[in-house]
Amino acid sequence: MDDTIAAIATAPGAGGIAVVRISGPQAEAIAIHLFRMKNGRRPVLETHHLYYGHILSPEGGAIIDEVMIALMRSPRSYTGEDVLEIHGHGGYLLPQRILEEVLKAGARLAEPGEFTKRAFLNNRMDLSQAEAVADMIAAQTDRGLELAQAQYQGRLSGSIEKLHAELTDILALLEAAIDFVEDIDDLPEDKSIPKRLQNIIQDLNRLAASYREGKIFKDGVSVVIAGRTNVGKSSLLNYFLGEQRAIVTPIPGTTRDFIEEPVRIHDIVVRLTDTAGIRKTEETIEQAGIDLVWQRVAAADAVLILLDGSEEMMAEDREIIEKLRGKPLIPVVNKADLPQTLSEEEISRILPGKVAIRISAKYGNGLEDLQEAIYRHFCRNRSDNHPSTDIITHLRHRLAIEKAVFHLCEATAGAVRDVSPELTAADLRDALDALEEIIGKTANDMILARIFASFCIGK
Ligand SMILES: Nc1nc2c(ncn2[C@@H]2O[C@H](COP(=O)(O)OP(=O)(O)OP(=O)(O)O)[C@@H](O)[C@H]2O)c(=O)[nH]1
Ligand SMILES: [Mg+2]
Repeated sequence: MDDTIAAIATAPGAGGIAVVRISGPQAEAIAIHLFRMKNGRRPVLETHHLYYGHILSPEGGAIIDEVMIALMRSPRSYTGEDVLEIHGHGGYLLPQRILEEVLKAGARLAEPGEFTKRAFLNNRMDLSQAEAVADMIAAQTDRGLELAQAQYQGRLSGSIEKLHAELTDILALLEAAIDFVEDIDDLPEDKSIPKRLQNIIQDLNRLAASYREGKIFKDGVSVVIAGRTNVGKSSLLNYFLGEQRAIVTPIPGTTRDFIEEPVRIHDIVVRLTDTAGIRKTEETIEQAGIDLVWQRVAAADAVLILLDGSEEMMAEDREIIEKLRGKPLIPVVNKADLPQTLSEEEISRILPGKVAIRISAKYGNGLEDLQEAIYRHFCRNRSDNHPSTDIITHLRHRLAIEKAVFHLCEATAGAVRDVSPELTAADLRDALDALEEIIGKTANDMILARIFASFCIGK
């Protein structure tokens, strides 16, 4: 970490301004090397002040861009190191030109997430907070953003640290018992240890269970529209999007490739996929499209099985439903604007316990009910009734919590069976290690590399 890193921190392309960010010991020297005030002088930089001037090419002195710069001296900066920000005009080339000069002046191009990684390594934030930085950037719904912000502000770290402190306390008691074995029965708290461990396990289990919902809010869900040809799959996708995204015709077999588009239902992002109509076909292209349907279905979180209400249930419908057994299914009956032939009984005979939602993808009837059904399929309650932000959104956190629970269960079983306190203490130490993984106290380089690799450059 003794080198200086640089990257364009703003999104590439046309834009009002672009920011080149530099972090490390050479940040100030780079500013003095490249930046000149309006009057042509070198700046005398005070920390956390903005200076107006130009970035000049050191060879020849040509103006590269008109900029504002700010130096934020260590430790009061994002990374904890000296940070220089150069705010120039946005665009395709200008920020790149500034970055090139910065690199020539001695910085090296930052890796994805390297600024945040340095912030973590310099104790500006813990690992769960660093992960939340990427989540805030990626968030696409209010709820996703709310969860990311809560985690960034240390909500999860706080919960974990509280449990960690309680465990450390119990461990201290045990260790005292180990040190003065003959007094063990005199320790009044000792009898309360199993109960206290139980409480911690309960809290951890609740957190681990929240991942199911947290993942949905953070990553969204994928829902595939499947059915035989001509039932209105593409019309349904178009209605959801409010545009003619997919080709709709009365000719069966219109859609070939699948089309995936994100739609927002309340506070979750649903990646909705329109697929080729499933039927027996001799045609190579159509068959390739149908093969893709089954691939998409396999990876989907749920499938909307679309039926045509104006026609009888067909053998094809039945075959498709049979092949979908075991997948989370939401039955939908389309063309409700036409006289209906397909009865509820027929649907519940083949899909016992399911109530189909009747819609008209052409005119929009019933679409709100369908949205609610999709939402309820994934989240039992609307978030207004459920304002808790004690929800985890990362698999890594869930796995660490489960590991901690495993060791705590071992410890509880040991405490009940009166095994030697040394063994129980070892289990507690393993549980503490697992909790520390979440906030990054015990994370190794490989884990860090994997986490930060998913960040964007410049963050
Ligand atoms: N009356 C009525 N017609 C509809 C409705 N939804 C779709 N259609 C018509 O049904 C025909 C097929 O619609 P598509 O959306 O192309 O059907 P699809 O399931 O995507 O068909 P393939 O891509 O061939 O599998 C078109 O003529 C649509 O206008 C509806 O709700 N009511
Ligand atoms: Mg279609």
